[in-house]
Amino acid sequence: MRILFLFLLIILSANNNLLLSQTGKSYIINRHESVYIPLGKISFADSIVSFKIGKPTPYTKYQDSSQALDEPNYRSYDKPDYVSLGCKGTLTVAFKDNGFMNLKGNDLYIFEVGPSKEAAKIEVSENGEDWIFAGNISGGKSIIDLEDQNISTKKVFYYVRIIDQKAVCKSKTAGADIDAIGAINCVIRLTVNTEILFKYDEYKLQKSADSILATLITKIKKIDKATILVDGHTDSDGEESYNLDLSDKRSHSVAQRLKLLLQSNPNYDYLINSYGETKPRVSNNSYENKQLNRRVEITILPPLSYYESIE
Ligand SMILES: [Ca+2]
Ligand SMILES: [Ca+2]
Repeated sequence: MRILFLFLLIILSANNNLLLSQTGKSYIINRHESVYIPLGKISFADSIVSFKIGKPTPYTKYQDSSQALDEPNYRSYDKPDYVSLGCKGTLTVAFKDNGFMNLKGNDLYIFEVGPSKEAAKIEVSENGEDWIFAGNISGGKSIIDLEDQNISTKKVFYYVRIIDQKAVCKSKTAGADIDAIGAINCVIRLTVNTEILFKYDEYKLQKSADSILATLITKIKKIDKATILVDGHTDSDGEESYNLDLSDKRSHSVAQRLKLLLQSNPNYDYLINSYGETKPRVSNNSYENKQLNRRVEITILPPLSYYESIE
């Protein structure tokens, strides 16, 4: 009897954990503040592209650039759980299992730590080659809203560059001290050529579509609450209204299949857009370009409840 009771208790608590499990997490910044990262753990920078240490340099123990990756773990100023850039140093990081976008609200949070808040310039890039100024961090403000620089709301960025602005140069931790770089508007984008998903002119998904979608489903399942955005596009061949209708049927087919693969889990919100030929990626002037334009874009982004909460 006692064993049975214990067993029941274990089942109940396991279920409870399932209900309470939340991907979104609040990260403490200081004694008074925290920042909410709606897609949690995956939202942080994943790899170092380059680190050009500034001069004067910080003490050797504060020069480990990998300390800027993954979730923040700063404990105290003495413990090197962060990297100091050195005076005018530059740190470039890449996001591998996620990207980020200019969506509603703040988009990035730079976890700059230590007693002195040091000024730095932030730039972002889609490809690691072309850079866009995204804002400055200084004092207590480590928030970046890409909207402030009128940055496109359609592009997905995968790189951040932090350039120290020489505010504090004479210190054992010279330059900005970076513990983590988090994407508040974290996204996962999959762009699939329609030939892989559908036969010519059809909107019923082919068998081959499932293996592509399965990879994405594995990633989505790691996030317990999200918005799934499906955008359908065609090339410019044929009538505009016909293309609009085709992209509409195709994006609905994809959303339907994703829903099925996710067992109609109510924690995922779906948004479906059909653009037909109106939003080409490249101009429709060659066979190859037209192929690039025939596509379905699936974007996983923070849940609608998050956006309602910041209204
Ligand atoms: Ca990541
Ligand atoms: Ca924004």
